[in-house]
Amino acid sequence: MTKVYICGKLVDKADAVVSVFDHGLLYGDGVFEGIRVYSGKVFLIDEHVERLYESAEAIRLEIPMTRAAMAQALNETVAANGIRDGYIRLVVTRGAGTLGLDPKKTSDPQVIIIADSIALYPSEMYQEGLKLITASTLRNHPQALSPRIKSLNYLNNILAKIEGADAGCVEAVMMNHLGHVAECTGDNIFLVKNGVISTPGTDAGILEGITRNCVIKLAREAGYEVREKTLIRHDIYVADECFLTGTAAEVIPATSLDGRLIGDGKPGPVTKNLLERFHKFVRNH
Ligand code: PXG
Repeated sequence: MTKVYICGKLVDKADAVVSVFDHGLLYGDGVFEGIRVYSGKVFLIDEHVERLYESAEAIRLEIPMTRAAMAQALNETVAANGIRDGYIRLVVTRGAGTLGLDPKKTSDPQVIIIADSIALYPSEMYQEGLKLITASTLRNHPQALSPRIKSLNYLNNILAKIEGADAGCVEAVMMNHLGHVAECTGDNIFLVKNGVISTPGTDAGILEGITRNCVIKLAREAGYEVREKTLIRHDIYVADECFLTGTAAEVIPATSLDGRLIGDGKPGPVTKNLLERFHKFVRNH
């Protein structure tokens, strides 16, 4: 029986429940993380815990435990479920309150940790590359709700994901309010042109992906030039290669956008090299 961590305890899945008055449910008032477990070890645990606390700080939510206690709770939940290779969903809600927005009227933020198996993209997608479309739904305006906050409000991304699905695509490219490329619905985006790698900077209004940062570091160590810069759709159309990064996807090639082939329409050498380097990093972490 799956054990879920909630309110400081590991309980059976069926007993892991939150109040219908929880503001996480009523208003999407909360933050979360999605984390991989490889060979029984929580991948980049410090980076994920840090991003969770930063997201919480940004929405003025105080997490009722220390970072060290959070890391311990993550490890305990993984161990209790015997997970070797899997996925963790870590959620912190504002807690139960009244039927009004005021977070001061809530109590008991809920810390929930679910450790389970992970649904991966099929292996053909790594061999052939993903087809992408441009979503008409924009990423959040950074001056409204910063996309750097991994909040429980994912509606724009969900709407963009539906647009993708309607077009037969598992991912969709989202633009920011300036019409620049931001990211995909649950993955960051990279381009390769003449051997140089580029990706939108955090000022483009993106989630600063932990896989993104890891891949930038690995690419630089491998001798590639990596630029964080403004990208427009034209840059994708004329790129030699395009790939996405994310906790679930790791590094996955994208080979067309809006029905137009990117490069020669096949996963390119830089993408393949970085996926190999990422796997090697995972094995050694
Ligand atoms: N951008 C967005 C908007 C994301 O939500 C990423 C990029 C990649 O970040 P990481 O840190 O994973 O490299 C994400 C995160 C899921 C799920 O299916 C995954 C994400 C978001 C929401 C749900 O479990 N990816």
